[in-house]
Amino acid sequence: MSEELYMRRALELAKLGSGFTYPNPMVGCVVVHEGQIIGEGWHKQYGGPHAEVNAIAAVEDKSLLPKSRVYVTLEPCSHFGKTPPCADLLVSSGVKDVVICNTDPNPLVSGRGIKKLFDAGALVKVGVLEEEGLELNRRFFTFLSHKRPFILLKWAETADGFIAAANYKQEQISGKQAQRLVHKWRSEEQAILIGSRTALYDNPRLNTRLWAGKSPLRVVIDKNLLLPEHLHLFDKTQLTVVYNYQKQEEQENLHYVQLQDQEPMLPQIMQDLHQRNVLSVMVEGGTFLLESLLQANLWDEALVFKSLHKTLPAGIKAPGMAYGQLQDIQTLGPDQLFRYRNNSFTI
Ligand code: AOF
Ligand code: ZN
Repeated sequence: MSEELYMRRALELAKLGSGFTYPNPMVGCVVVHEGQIIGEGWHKQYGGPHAEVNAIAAVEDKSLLPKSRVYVTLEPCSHFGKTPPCADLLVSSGVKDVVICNTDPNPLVSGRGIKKLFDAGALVKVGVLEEEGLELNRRFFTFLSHKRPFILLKWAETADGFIAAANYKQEQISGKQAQRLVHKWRSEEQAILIGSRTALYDNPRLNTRLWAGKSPLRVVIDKNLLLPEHLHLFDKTQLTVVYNYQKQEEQENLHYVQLQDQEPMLPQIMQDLHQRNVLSVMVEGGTFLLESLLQANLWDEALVFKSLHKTLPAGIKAPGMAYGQLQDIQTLGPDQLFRYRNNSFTI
């Protein structure tokens, strides 16, 4: 159906914003006149113009707008945020026919954008390629419906199922392609979370040096503040949040957040990340933290590299994947990437 064709194009455009729009969703927009696309746009970056603004601006002959159909992947906004309401822009541009993929669950919008269009006499159709839209913006929708970030677990294991050597010594398990892909992921997720043992033994930088993109917020759990200050995490080149039981303190690019030691830690962390407007967090180890999140059923997606050849004489067993549904397997040089979705995942 041509309706789906244009919406698919709008979703494709939306995806171009991946890694740049958070904590906003990715949104794309296509203007069609008599079967021809006369304008396209997408939300390119947080704080910048919304998709509809860019698409309308791209239409050369504005007099065609009242006879055009606008396809947009998210309900046009109705609020004055960083930009004026997109629903108003569509109305004032004379647009009378709008097709929407998903409604906007943002309490500032949720239905009000559609109502504005209706009240102005426009034809509005909602739900075209709805599933695809929910999948594309699963981070945004999860954040709003579950009041926590979308949680991705990531680890690499040897062919014989070890995640690290027995002495926790850092072992390069996966190959170059996998490493570069991880850096791409880091540029797409808003935060990276690790446990204190990983911080100490691996001393990761958690940046995106192998990929051109934004570096994420770094998050580490250090209950009793035992980590030494010379670790890369504390170099203040990117903001790092340290969850602990000892102190609350804000230094430049280094925030200590004190948690309640009577309450379970992980939900408190997710709650705090939600308050910081963090849409997604990728957990890069260690085993204990990954296992804890799996056990607490506090995860949405797992990305597991399995080496085809590399083995270890002994080591720490990789987490089991009991409640995940395998979505696909991809080969990357000497590794295979297994993607799982939590069985109980809902948006
Ligand atoms: C749209 N089109 O392209 C996007 C929308 O702070 P602001 O002004 O950028 O508003 C952000 C909110 O607007 C965001 O949370 C979501 O509800 C909506 N995003 N809406 O009509 C767009 N990116
Ligand atoms: Zn808008």
